[in-house]
Amino acid sequence: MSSAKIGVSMLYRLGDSFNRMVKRLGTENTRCIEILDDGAHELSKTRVSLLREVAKSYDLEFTVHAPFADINIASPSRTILEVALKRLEKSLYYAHALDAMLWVLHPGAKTGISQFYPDAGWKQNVESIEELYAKAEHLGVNVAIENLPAKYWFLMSSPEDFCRFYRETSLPIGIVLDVGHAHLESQVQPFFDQLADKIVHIHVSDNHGVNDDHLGVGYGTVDYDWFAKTLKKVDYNQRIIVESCTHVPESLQKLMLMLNPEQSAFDAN
Ligand SMILES: [Mn+2]
Repeated sequence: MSSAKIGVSMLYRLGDSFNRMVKRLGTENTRCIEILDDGAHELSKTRVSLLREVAKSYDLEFTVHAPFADINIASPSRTILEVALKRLEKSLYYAHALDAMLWVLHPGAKTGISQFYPDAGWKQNVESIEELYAKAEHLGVNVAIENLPAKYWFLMSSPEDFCRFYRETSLPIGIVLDVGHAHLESQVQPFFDQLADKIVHIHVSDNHGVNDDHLGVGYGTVDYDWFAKTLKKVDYNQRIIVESCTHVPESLQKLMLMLNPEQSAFDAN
């Protein structure tokens, strides 16, 4: 039996209004909820108070996904970077106010002019993470960085990128392993082989190895049997968040059965 906690990201409800999403939080079949601080669900003081009340009623615990629309922490433009970091700091503050267990951060990405400034983007990515980490530490918020596909120009995609990051900084920052993203580059197994001890949070969804489709678990080509076996092998005991946009309750149920076959979905909470 695995002691990992299985939760769900509100990504799939991003098309709903914030209030509608909040009203349904008690019906997600898990106590473990990831709030996406972006789009229609962008956090505010009032929204944080509302979420805190709902968390009390349903005994929920939150993780917060940092905003990522139009945000690039490796931006070559000082002006744009400052705005992005300000927005991220606001999100960190709300994660703190929500007593969130973790704040999930996307790494920076290359831009259309990166080829002229080799390594400047990587350097800025590391500096921005260091800056945000210091702010998070001050607030007492845990931060971890998610692997994002290189095909979408992101700078931290493979275990090698994360190893380089760890060589260049001394930050004790963990990895959010996004299984769908890693699958696009056949990196799921390499992440577990090389960095299992750094993985502090997991996003799951499925795809066919081509596009980041965020399909339900079992609807693409990710080998979830191997995944479940590996989690048991490495004794993973932290959160696994379903980040599918379709078949969400079914994905949650499948994972619960894979990891705790002798328990019912509700007991597994
Ligand atoms: Mn993800």
